[in-house]
This record gives sequence, C-alpha cells and structure tokens, in this order.
Amino acid sequence: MTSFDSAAARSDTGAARIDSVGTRSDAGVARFDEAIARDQRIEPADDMPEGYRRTMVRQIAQHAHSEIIGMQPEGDWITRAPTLRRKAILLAKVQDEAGHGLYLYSAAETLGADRGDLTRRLIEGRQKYSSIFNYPTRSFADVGVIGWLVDGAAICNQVPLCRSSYGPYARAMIRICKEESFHQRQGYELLMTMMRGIPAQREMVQDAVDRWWWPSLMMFGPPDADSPNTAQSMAWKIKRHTNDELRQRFVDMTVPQAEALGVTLPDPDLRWNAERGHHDFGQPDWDELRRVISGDGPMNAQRLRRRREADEDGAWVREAAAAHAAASSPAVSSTSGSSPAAASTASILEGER
Ligand code: BYC
Repeated sequence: MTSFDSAAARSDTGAARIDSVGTRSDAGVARFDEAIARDQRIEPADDMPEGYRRTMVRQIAQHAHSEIIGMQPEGDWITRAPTLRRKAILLAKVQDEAGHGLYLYSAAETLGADRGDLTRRLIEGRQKYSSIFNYPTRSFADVGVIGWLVDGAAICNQVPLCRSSYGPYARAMIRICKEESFHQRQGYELLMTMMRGIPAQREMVQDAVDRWWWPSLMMFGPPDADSPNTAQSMAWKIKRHTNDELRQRFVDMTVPQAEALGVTLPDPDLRWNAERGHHDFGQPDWDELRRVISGDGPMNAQRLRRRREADEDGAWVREAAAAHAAASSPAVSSTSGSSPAAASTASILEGER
C-alpha cells in the first residue's frame, strides 16, 4: 500500500466499503445507474449511493478548502503591491477565491454537509486542501506565476468538472472556470510586463517559474497507477479524465506560453515528441507531494494556523447571523457544531480518519 492509498483509506472511499454501506432501494439503484449511463446529472434529491455522496463531499470540501486557503499566498502581497492598479487587481482576485469557496461550501451543503463542521475538519487536519498552497510567495513575480501556472492548472482540471455528474458541483464549476480564466490572463499579463522590464525583473520571473513549475504539476494528484480514487470517480463520471491525462494537457498548453513569455521551464527532459503528438516531460518528486499532503510542506503549519485564527475571529459574526436566522425563523437551527446538519456531515463522512 502506497502513502496515497493509505491517505484514501483514511477518507473511507474504498469501493468495497462504499458498496456495503449503500442504503438505496433497488429502484433507486437502477435510477442512479441509468442516469450515470445516460450522462444525466444527479441532483440533491435524487437517489445516490452513500459512497457517491461521501466522495462528492470529500472532493467538494477539499476544493472549497483550497480556494479559501489559496487566498493566503497571494493575499500576503496585497499590502506590498507595486502600484495601486496591481493592488486593485490582486484584491479582486483574492476576493474571487473567497467567492469560489462559498459556492463550493454551498454545493457541499446540498449533500447534507455543514460548512462549520467542514471547516473544523480542515482546521483539525482531517480534510485536505491543495498541496500547491503550502509553498511561500517570495516576490511579486510569484503573484503572476500563480495566476499563470496555478490558475492554468486549475482550469485544465476544472473545465472537465463542468461536466461532472453532480449537478450543483458542475454548475458551480462553470462560473469558477470563467473567473479562473480571467485570473490566468491577468497573471500572464503581469509576467509579460515584468519580462519587458529590467534584467532584475526578468530574473524574478524566472526564479518564480523555477519554484512553482513542479508544485503546479503536482496539483493534478499522484500518477494514475498510484491514485486510489480515480477509477471509481471516473466510473461515476465525477472525474472525466485521469490525473496523468490532465497533467499532460497542462504541459502541452503551457510550453508555447512559456516560449512566448521568454522563460525556461526547469525540466531537462521536456521536449516535443512528434510520434505521440505531445510533450515528454520529467516526473515531479512524488515523495515531496506525499510529505506536503501529509502536513509536512514548507507552509502547512502557518496556513492552518491563520485559518484557525480567522475562524476564531469570525465566530461572533456567525453567532450574530445564527441568532438573526433563529429570530426570523424559529425552525431554523443555529450553525453550531450540534446542528442537525453537522450531525449529518458526521454520518456522511463516518469512518473518516
Ligand atoms: N493536494 O486518488 P487521488 C485553485 C489527495 S484551488 C492535496 O488522485 P482524487 C486556486 C486526494 O485528495 C484548486 N491532496 O484523489 C485557489 C486523495 O486523498 P483523500 C483545487 C491531493 O480525489 C486559489 C489522495 O491524495 N482544485 O484553483 O481522485 C488561488 C489520492 O489522490 C492532491 C481542486 O480541488 C493535491 N495536489 O483526485 C488560485 C479540484 N492530489 O481525499 C487557484 C477538484 C491528490 O482520498 N479536485 N490529493 O484523503 C480534484 O480534481 C481531485 O480531488 C484531485 C485528486 C485531482 C485533486
């Protein structure tokens, strides 16, 4: 068993376990299977296997957490942006990421999850977020490179998710992808501007590319042979392509952009393979990905500490909102961990870690 397998086992997503906990009627099973076979969307009120529901909550929650934690590396540069225009662009981008997190937590709620409970699972290290956000942003060129490479990788991964089988997730993804495309272009435009500047600016861009290239390739997840979840997620049409297929698509898309920009991608094995019609490229350090995912990346501790502090600082806002909701509708319960929704998240993810 690899580390990626054991990570997945802790998330309780093994197919055998999933089948044994399904609670659907035969008619419900048939309807779900037929909808998947016909490429129809599964909606919140539809019958679905418990394993499908748990997998969707796991992926959507991880995605939502990534958007929210992903505000930190770029957010670090808001007060240090070189001009008012760059500051306004960066502020808007970071705010967009918060919006993406909110759409995604809402999508998870359609499956019975509770957002406060999901946040607690993140803060306690029981749910993951993307490895990419555990690296530091050392210069303003990092802001451009995150837009170009990280949002570029996110687009490659997420455009196919617009056709994901779970309706609320697929629909959230359409808007998110539009905004990510805009982010990618603004990142590229920033880098273009820096590359037309003085040698020190060009060096900053190349240095940022050197540091972010391999972590960007890791965003797509472990190699297919090492990915415990891909086969089931493809069968359920949650994922439309494997991790390696999307990584290849990203490399093919990015190489000509790097050439136009005038930067070198730090991979000696990167070359066009006319026979395959794709670029060959080297393998990222998969041990590094394992370490970062398991909490031992350069910035993991700081990212989670800040997220915990923000959660504590915002507690009074949530309490006020819950009191207002309770006053306007006595039947609506609070957003505290003891709410029925929180209890139901626990049962969806039962057995997780
Ligand atoms: N980082 O069997 P696998 C953004 C985990 S935010 C951390 O391949 P799966 C942005 C994986 O979860 C973009 N963990 O899994 C925001 C699994 O563990 P569990 C975020 C990773 O789910 C701000 C185990 O490893 N995008 O764009 O089939 C500013 C085995 O992996 C990673 C999404 O979340 C990783 N890189 O595939 C700028 C997209 N890779 O959960 C930009 C939606 C793998 O079983 N998510 N793991 O304990 C997905 O498409 C899929 O979940 C993944 C993984 C491709 C990430």
